[in-house]
Amino acid sequence: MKVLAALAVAVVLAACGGGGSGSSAPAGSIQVTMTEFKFDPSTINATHGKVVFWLINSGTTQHDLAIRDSGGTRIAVSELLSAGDTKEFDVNDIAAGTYTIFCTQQGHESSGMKGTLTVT
Ligand SMILES: [Cu+2]
Repeated sequence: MKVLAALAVAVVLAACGGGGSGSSAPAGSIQVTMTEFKFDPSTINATHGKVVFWLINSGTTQHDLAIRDSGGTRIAVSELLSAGDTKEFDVNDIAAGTYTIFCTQQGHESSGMKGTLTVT
């Protein structure tokens, strides 16, 4: 429910014509806000197949969102977002399972910039 509420806010904000690059949250996307040093939400649920994230860097430094499986293999990583950036991050064909999301920038994960992605 938290994700849906965040998504609704994103749609409203987009409708107001804010955000650069003429971009707006794609339908069905999962919005994740990045700051120092956390993802909000840090616990995400998704359905297997294609997953679309809508990343918002509300922090003051660069962040990205990477996904690794339970075996420690990195399966996807987003583009690097500068402070204030918003980007779509598509992950094609993710299988059901439990994954860790984390920021690849030096020291960020160990500072708490990580979370759990559960795909069913
Ligand atoms: Cu980071």
